[in-house]
This record gives sequence, C-alpha cells and structure tokens, in this order.
Amino acid sequence: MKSPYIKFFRIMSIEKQCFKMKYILIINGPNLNLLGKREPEVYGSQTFEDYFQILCDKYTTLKLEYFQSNHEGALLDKIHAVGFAPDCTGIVLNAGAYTHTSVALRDAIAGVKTPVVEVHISNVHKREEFRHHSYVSPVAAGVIFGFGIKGYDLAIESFLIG
Ligand code: CA2
Repeated sequence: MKSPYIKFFRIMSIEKQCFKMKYILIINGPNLNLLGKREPEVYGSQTFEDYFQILCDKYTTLKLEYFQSNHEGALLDKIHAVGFAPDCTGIVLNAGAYTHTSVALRDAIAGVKTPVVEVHISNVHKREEFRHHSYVSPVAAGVIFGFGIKGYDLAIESFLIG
C-alpha cells in the first residue's frame, strides 16, 4: 500500500506542474465564426474550431483557450477577465473589423497587464484603405498580418520565445 505521504507529494507535484502550465487565450472578433464557411479565397477554407484543435494537439504543454464573439462589449469583458490573471501568459487577438473602429478595445488592451499579440489572417495593408488603420497595433506587444490562419500559431510561438 502507498504511503499517504507519497500520495500527498505526488498530488502536490501534479498541482505544481499544472500551475506552471502557460495559459494563452485566443480571441476572435466579429464574423470570424464564419471562417471556412464563406470567402475562402480571402480567409481560407478551414473553420477556426478545426484549426484550434490542431493547435491544442500541437501545444499539449500549454493551456489554450478560444473565445469568439460578435459583440464589442463581450470582447472587452473577456480581455478584462483574463487581463489581470497572473497565470495568463498572453492573449492572441484578431479583433476583426473592430480593429479599425474600436477605441474601447484599444483602451481595454492598454489597461490590462497581459500582453496582446494582434493577428490578421489577411494582409490588411494590401486591402481597402479603411483596413490600413488599426486601433490595436499601437498598444499590442506585436502584430502578425497576412500569413493566413497560421498567424495564430506564430503568435503563440512569440509568447514561447519571449
Ligand atoms: O484578416 C483578418 O483577419 C481580418 O481581421 C478579418 C476581418 C476584417 O474585417 C479585418 O479587416 C481583417 C473580417 C472577418 C470576417 O471573416 C469572414 C470569414 C469568412 C466569411 C466572411 C467573413
């Protein structure tokens, strides 16, 4: 029979490992729930849910979470909720069209502690003029544009090398 002390120390060690696991949150903004369903020539043909599973299978030692909303306030609430969590290593944010319109989003990112890496699937600078300005970029830790859906993977990597 195992000593209760050995059992206690094993549980403590597992808890310690869990605590040390890096936690990265991916946030997608408006219309990104349509990925893989329309406009494959711009945004590819994969749904984000399928791609997220690939990321989870690749980064087994990370705690990855995915959140999507079409509502500006819900995106702000999520950033506030995790932005002060000591266990959150970083946020990967594709704010969709709110990137080009939302001062509130910029203020939320500037107001939290957790670093945010901005991702865009398309190269917004090759597209319409109104997509060239980002309220997020000046307060982001880094920006990744135009590498397709694998930009999210590059953003995760950026938190692992930093
Ligand atoms: O390139 C990106 O990742 C964008 O953030 C995507 C946004 C766009 O407003 C930004 O300027 C650039 C749009 C997301 C819409 O996604 C769709 C996906 C499939 C079908 C329709 C929309």
